[in-house]
Amino acid sequence: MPNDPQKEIARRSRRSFMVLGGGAVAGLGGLWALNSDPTVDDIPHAMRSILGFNERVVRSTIYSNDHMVKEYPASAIGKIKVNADYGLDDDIEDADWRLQVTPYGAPAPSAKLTIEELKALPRHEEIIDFKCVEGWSTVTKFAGARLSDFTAKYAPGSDKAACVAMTTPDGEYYVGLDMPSALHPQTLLAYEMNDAPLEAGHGAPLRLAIPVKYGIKNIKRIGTIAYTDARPKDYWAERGYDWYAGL
Ligand SMILES: Nc1nc2c(c(=O)[nH]1)N[C@H]1C(S)=C(S)[C@@H](COP(=O)(O)O)O[C@H]1N2
Ligand SMILES: [Mo]
Repeated sequence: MPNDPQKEIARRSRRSFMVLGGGAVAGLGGLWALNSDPTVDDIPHAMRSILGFNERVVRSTIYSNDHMVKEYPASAIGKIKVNADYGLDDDIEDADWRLQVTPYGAPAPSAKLTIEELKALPRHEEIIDFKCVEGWSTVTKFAGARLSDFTAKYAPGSDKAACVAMTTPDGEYYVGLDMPSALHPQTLLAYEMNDAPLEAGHGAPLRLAIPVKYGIKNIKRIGTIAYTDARPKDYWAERGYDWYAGL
C-alpha cells in the first residue's frame, strides 16, 4: 500500500537487508566488496545507503510539519529513567545557567538568555512516547516553549538555515537537527517533565523534547543553540548512529 509509509519503510528495509545479505553470501567477491567499501564514520557504505534511504522517506512522507506524533492521555504517563549523562558532570544552578544563541550567519552569540526568559515564551504541553534507540520507551509529559517560537523571537530569519546545532554548556554532548524537525510544532525547549520542574539528571534547567526523533537527539541541559547550513557535529552520529535519527 503505497500510502502507508511505515509499511513502505519496513518493506524497503527488508529488501535492502536482503540485498546486503545477498552481497555477503555471493562468495568472496561479495564479502570483499562490502569490506572494502569506503566508510564514513566507520559505517560501511552499503549500510549508509539504507540509513540514507530511511532519511529520505522519513523526510518526504512521514514527518512533514503537518504530521503530529501520537499523543497519550495522562493516565499513560510512566516513570522515565535517567539514561545517560554526558555533559551533566558539573552541578549547575538555574540562576547561573544561560542559553547562548547564535543566529544564522552571526559570527558570535547574540544573546545569553535566562531560564525566566525561556519560560516567558508561550507554553506548550505534550504527552508523547519517548523512545531510546536501545529499545525502551516511556510515555512522558513535557512542558516548554516551541523551538519554532524561540527561533522567531531570539533568532529571526534563522529558519532559513538548514540545521540547528545544540551543545551542553561544557560541550561534552552535542546534537545536530535538520530544520524541518527543529521547527516541528511538537519540538519543545522543555523546562518541565511530568508536571514537575526538570530534574538535574533529566537536563535541568532546559532540555530538548523532540518526539519526531529518538532519545539521542533529546539533548539534556542545553547550553548553546546555533543555526547553520553545515551539518552540525552530533555525538552519536560520530559513534555510528544515523545522523537523522528520525522515528
Ligand atoms: N546531555 C545529554 N543529553 C542526552 C544524553 C546524554 O548522555 N547527555 N543522552 C540521550 C539519550 S541516549 C537518551 S535516551 C535521553 C534520555 O533521557 P532521560 O535521561 O531523560 O531518560 O537523553 C538524551 N540526551
Ligand atoms: Mo538513548
